Amino acid sequence: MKNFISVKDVLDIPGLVKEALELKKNPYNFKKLGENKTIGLIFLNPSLRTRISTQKAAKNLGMDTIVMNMDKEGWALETQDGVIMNHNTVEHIREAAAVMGQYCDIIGVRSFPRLVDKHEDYSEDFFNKFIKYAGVPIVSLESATLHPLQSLADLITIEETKTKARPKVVLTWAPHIKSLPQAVANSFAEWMTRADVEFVITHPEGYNLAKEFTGNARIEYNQDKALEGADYVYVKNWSSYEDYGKVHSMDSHWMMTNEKLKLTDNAKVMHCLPVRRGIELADEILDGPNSLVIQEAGNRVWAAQAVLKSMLESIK
Ligand code: AN0
Ligand code: CP
Repeated sequence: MKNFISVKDVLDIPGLVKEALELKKNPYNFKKLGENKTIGLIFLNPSLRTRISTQKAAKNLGMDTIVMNMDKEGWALETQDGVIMNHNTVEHIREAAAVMGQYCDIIGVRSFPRLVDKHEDYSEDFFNKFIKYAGVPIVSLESATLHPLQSLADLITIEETKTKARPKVVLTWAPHIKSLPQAVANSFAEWMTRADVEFVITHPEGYNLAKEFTGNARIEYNQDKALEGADYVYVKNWSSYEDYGKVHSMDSHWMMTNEKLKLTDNAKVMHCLPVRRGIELADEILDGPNSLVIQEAGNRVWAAQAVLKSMLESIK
């Protein structure tokens, strides 16, 4: 695997999930693979899970990690070409990415959308430029539109807990007080539409995700109807894609509760975290027996390790 930006970079999805589950059983079998190799993790936004799980995955493979909090510790980056840099930006992405590429064998990048201009965010300009100028393989730590390491961990979690061959998986929108990216939901849809599951997306009207990611997934605006017989409920807020970046609804009826769980087939509940308790998800679910959120976060290590292993094998 050269870059890991989207599910489309994965040739064999079940194979990658299987690899991750094998690494979970035997984490240190490939300690030599990453010897004398360095991964740089560049954050333009905060992170707990992605930051630590990716470092741990790299360590299990024998790699060294450099973490750069670009938003706080780096020079302000310019991404536009041909501009005269007489304002606030100090360094162009052309140099910054190329220089990082001199120090690292693989680079992980987290860069959220601004949620102001749909075209700007969905063109993934920052990521594409980083890939172009770094000259080394790039792994997404969440881009403007996708979060593939999260979705792989989600699929691993479903795979290791499922009790039916083809479980029903419902992605449900949840309320939030802030305008959040569509990345986690887009990415989950992109992976679930390729997995052996019955996939349904439910959200209030006005929250349709981009068709390029949802494909032919069933969209059901009635949450109760969508939840009927569900085996997994994946809870996530996102801001409007149609009325780009806007928050239309704070409707607390969309929060997942034990009452709503009664509509499901005793569904397991997932969330990428961080989660707002009492807004997106009720405490009773997060603290109850149906929550998979901690196991899911734990699986971020094995997702990252399977991806880094595959990338190391292709640069050897
Ligand atoms: C981010 C998001 O929704 O994309 C990161 C999730 C992994 N969440 C928040 O900003 C709260
Ligand atoms: N789920 C996830 O990516 O969490 P962080 O933002 O803390 O990395």
